[in-house]
Amino acid sequence: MQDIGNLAEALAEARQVKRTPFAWKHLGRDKTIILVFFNSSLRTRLSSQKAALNLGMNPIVLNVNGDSWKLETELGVIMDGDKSEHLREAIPVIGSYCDIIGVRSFAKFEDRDAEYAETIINQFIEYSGRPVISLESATVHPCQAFADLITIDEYKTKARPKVVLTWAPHPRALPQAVPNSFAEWMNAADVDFVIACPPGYELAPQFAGNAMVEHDQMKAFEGADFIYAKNWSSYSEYGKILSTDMSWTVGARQMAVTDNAFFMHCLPVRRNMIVTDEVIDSPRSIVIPEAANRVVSAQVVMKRMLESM
Ligand code: AN0
Ligand code: CP
Repeated sequence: MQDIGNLAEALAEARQVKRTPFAWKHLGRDKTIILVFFNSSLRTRLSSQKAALNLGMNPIVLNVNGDSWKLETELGVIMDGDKSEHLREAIPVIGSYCDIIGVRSFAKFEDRDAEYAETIINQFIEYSGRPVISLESATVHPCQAFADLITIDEYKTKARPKVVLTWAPHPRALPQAVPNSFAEWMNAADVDFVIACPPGYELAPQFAGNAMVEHDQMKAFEGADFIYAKNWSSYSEYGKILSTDMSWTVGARQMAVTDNAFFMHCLPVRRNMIVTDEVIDSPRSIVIPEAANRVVSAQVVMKRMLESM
């Protein structure tokens, strides 16, 4: 978020990119971007490739754990297990084949300090010799949060809308990256921001900032203009599932106390866990345009990188 700078300027640039996506095709001529995925993806993979193509770049995707050797990420280990290659060699090799690198590497919930120090993406920044785009790292998903901000900016009907980030139940432990980034960006944006979650799900203080935290979901939803649902695992009891309370599933009951709020989710979403069919299928659900804006957010970031080369 610090790298994007002034948010009003970034939003103006996003509107321009959305209007004329091919106007900067010359920037990426003879430039290559390699997108490295340690984890699954639908949106990030495709929207990043599309953004690169709109800018005239050649995108190459590498699926670590699928296409390449399994990569060791820890320093100082004896590599006698199933990992054939170390990041220390793989990163500069990848860097030698491209001009920009994108990396997706989720939290594994093994070591909170190491994950919150972003040891994997920081190795890419240090050893690749290339500008690096986060495609969701251990603690943040900035291209998602930027797309979310673009979407809120498009759909808002009030100068300062009320935006609620709500926790919702999920069968598996999920990273805090999406809610961390959403909180970080909403705290910086011109919105009235509230985080609703069960006790024990408070986000790390550097991301929660001064946002109001509400443990009563119905109270948080009152008068809201945007409901942003997401599951995440506990930060304080790192990576743990502390609640599976299905009363937090976003349904018509909660949406009824909002100010006819729009429903948002970064996707992929589990229906009738995070949100009921009724809400996600309603005309107030903007999850598809939100996902479409992932091309715009990625393209603004890549465009700025190309312009500074
Ligand atoms: C991931 C997460 O919660 O971080 C990716 C979301 C963009 N979601 C899942 O693993 C289901
Ligand atoms: N929202 C998002 O990043 O989706 P993917 O995991 O499919 O890329």
